[in-house]
Parts: sequence; structure tokens; C-alpha cells
Amino acid sequence: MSIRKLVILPDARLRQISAPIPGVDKDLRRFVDDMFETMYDAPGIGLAAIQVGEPKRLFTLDVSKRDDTREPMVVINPEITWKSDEMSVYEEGCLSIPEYYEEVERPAAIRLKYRDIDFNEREIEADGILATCIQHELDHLNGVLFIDYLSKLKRDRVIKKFAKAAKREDEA
Ligand code: GNR
Ligand code: NI
Repeated sequence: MSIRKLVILPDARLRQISAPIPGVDKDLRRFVDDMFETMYDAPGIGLAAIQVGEPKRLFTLDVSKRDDTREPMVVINPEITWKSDEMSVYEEGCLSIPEYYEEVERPAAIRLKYRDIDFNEREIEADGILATCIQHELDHLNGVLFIDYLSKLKRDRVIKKFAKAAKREDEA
């Protein structure tokens, strides 16, 4: 197992549309192990494959509060089949936009159809932080970031800040 390097804003890969996964093999299981190791190390409550540079429709999740009661979840080829009219607001962050947090409004509850790590079809209903996190991760598979829901002023400001930081890194 290994910790993978995170893709950080304004890397163009974050705007890529990820491709459906045709099935689960040994290599994919190994990749998922790396994703969990990377996500727990960060630490984050979710991680989309593109955040470690793989444009695959896959994310890992664990919204459990404590280390000793881990609830790892693997989500492959997800589709939202229902969204509540009721909305909720959470302060979101993203491992690809480190140390930047803003409130985002999204549907409070959703139904999600997906394939699990054995490629079995599943459907769940989620609310609370799980619903928010699933929508945040699914956005990553479509090249969408949580800053896209902010005002243009705020979005441009954070992109500029990270572009400058990347340039400095480049010159160092
Ligand atoms: O670790 C994360 N925390 C988080 C908090 C509120 C809403 C969404 C998230 S997901 C984020 C990890 C990440 O960037 N996943 O793509
Ligand atoms: Ni994210």
C-alpha cells in the first residue's frame, strides 16, 4: 500500500470528466487500498480517484468520527437517483484546495445508485454530512469543485491564490 500524491488546484486534471469503471480486478482493489491510505493520512472524509490523478468514476468515503469505528465505503459508477427539495448548508473543504473552507448549500438528502467493491449494484439513501460528502465527491467525477458554487469573486480569488502558490513552487 502507498500514499499517493494529491492533485492540487489549479491542476487541469481536476476539471477532467472521469470514465466509468468496467469491472473490478486486482489492480483496482490495490488502487482502492491506496486511496484509503491516502484519504486517512490526509486526513479527509472522502477522496475521488481524480484527486490522485486517476480519471475513474470511483470515490472512497468515511464520515465516521473516530478512528476506532471506521466505516470505509467504496463507491463505483455512482448515479444520484433522487434529491430532496429540502436544502442544507455545510462548511466544505477539499483536499485539492487545502486550508480553504466555505459554506455550500446542497440538497439535504439523496438516493444514490452505485456499484460496491465487488461490483454489486446497491442503492442507498443518505442525509446529513454523508449526503453532502457524496455530492462533493460525485462532483469531482464531473470536474466540478465546491468553489464553483461560490460567487465569481470568491472563486477567482481562491484560484488566483493557488495559481500563485503553484508558480512559486515551480520556480523554487
Ligand atoms: O475531507 C473532506 N471534508 C469535507 C468536508 C465537508 C464537505 C466535503 C468534504 S470532502 C473533503 C475531502 C475531499 O476533498 N474530497 O473530495
Ligand atoms: Ni474534494
